[in-house]
Amino acid sequence: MGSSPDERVGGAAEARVRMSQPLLRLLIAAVFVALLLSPLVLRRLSQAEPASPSGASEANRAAALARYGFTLRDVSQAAGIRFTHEAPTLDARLAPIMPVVASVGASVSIVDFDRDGRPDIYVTNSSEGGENALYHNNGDGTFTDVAPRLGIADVNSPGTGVSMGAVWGDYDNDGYEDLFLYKWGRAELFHNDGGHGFTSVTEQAGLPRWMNANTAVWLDYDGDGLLDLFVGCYFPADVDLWHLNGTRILPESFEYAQNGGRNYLLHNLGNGRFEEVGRAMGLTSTRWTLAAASADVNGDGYPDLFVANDFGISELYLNEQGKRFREVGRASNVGRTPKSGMNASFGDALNRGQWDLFVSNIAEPGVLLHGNDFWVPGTDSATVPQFRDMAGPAGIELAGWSYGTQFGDLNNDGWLDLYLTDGFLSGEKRESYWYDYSMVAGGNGNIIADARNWPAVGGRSMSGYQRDRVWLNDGAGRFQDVSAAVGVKGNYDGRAVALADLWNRGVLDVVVANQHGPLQLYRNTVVPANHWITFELEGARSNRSAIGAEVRLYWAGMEQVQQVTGGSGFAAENDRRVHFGLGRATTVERVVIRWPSGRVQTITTPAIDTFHKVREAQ
Ligand SMILES: [Ca+2]
Ligand SMILES: [Ca+2]
Ligand SMILES: [Ca+2]
Ligand SMILES: [Ca+2]
Repeated sequence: MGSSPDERVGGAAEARVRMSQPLLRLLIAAVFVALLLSPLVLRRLSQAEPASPSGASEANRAAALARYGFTLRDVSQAAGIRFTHEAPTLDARLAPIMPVVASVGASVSIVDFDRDGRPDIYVTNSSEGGENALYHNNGDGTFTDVAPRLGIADVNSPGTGVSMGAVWGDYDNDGYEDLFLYKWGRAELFHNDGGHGFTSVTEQAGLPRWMNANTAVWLDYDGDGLLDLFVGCYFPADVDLWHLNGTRILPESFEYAQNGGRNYLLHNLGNGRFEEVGRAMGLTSTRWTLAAASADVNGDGYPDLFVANDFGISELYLNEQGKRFREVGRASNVGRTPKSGMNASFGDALNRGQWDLFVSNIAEPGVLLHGNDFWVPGTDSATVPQFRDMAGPAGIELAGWSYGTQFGDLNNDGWLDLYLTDGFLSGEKRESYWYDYSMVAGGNGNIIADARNWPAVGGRSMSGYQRDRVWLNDGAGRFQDVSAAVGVKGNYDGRAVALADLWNRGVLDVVVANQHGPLQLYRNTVVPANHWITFELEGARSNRSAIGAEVRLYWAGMEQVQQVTGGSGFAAENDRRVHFGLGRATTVERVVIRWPSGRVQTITTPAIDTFHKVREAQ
């Protein structure tokens, strides 16, 4: 085994592709017989990861600050945030495997909904009748849930489905961020009425009546200054998970399933209405989509789209001048190996001025190694960008059952770090569902797709009790997990993470949404020696949210590109403002903003350690 973990996983996946089904089943059976005979492996299966220290002592904290440049402190309680996500309860016929099917819905989105200059936090609940929360940032360290008063709490009433996530974007360019709430059920669009309340405009907008959606991204794909909306779905739209017609609702394969929900592209017509153009624009696949993200990967000025799918290959859609999307997953390499994609985030992690891409997957030692993907594009100017998976060499390939992940410079040293949530199902610590799950995986499509064939989960765990990873970028292409040292606590089943400068201090704080678990708010402390600069963009000719704007910073002989996004990672949206760490550098040479309209604006020697509000010229 002299190969790197990267090559090992890739090789195994390639081999699986070539294998015939009977041989595959035989091999899986053999692997599990071997597992059963191995007390060592069994012990490993049944043991959860060791718990992280209940709280680093102040001495340890000071040491971590000196060594890594930052520490995180869970301040949820002090901030007045007491939110526990409730998982969905679906049709009774799914009861035996409910914990596995109803395993998503915890999400977190950052928005300054009232334009008071302080980022607020919106989180979803996923039980019928459960309430979502909008935590207004009081600016003094505390937050107040204003969702009930403003009309966006009671959004999970029986018969309408339950929340899976939310993205904010100013679809009518009135200066206030509006809310698109996606559900397993009836998605809702809420107009933000000047920060004082919300009005459902779902009917007028003409949204599809029922989607089993797990991701949405605002983007202006045709560059007309009006934000459009991509929505990615998991189950097909004709499945009502509370009133099933039958139990054949699950993926037909663990590797090549194409019986999932279709995806949507909702074109903003500018009169409050949206037109569904997905199929006409080339979005025709029916894989099991869990996450999506947008960036202009080929630099032609039009935002492209990456779609991460569970039970299959990922997709990359190049936007051909707003007229059509061309799928180039295979040609670009990101859509070659079937895995279980559950996150999509873009970031310039290597300071090359290009978009790298992080996709989470599943790794369970001894059972399944769908390693994470860290896709890095080549430097040549091929018409289709050529990505290479560098997760192995970067040390970020294996992180358990990985979910939402974000890029952000957590210690302001000038290099983007990664915060990754993980853990699938934390039940009985010594009982694992993995063996039964894998036996189902070895069956044929008819067996897999029918929920009746899945053994009951009972109270068992499956890749449970895993600690979030905080991967610090060393600036030389490798990442180090410092999560325990910097103060990350708890082994919850993490789903979504969002980064935001919650107290306008020039540092990125962290908010984590856990499935069937508490919302965690980490306040970041960064060494003052590291400098920063932040840009808050407002479009004029472009969409007012400036979603899709690229901000390219040149300093200390380096270049880093960031962008304003309308959704990133699994079920999450970060602070709309663009934050750069600068390390010890005390000057920035210039910043080049490419607005979605195509206009390019250069600001030379902008002041550091401050926020810059930049409005696009008319
Ligand atoms: Ca606010
Ligand atoms: Ca608006
Ligand atoms: Ca548009
Ligand atoms: Ca960093």
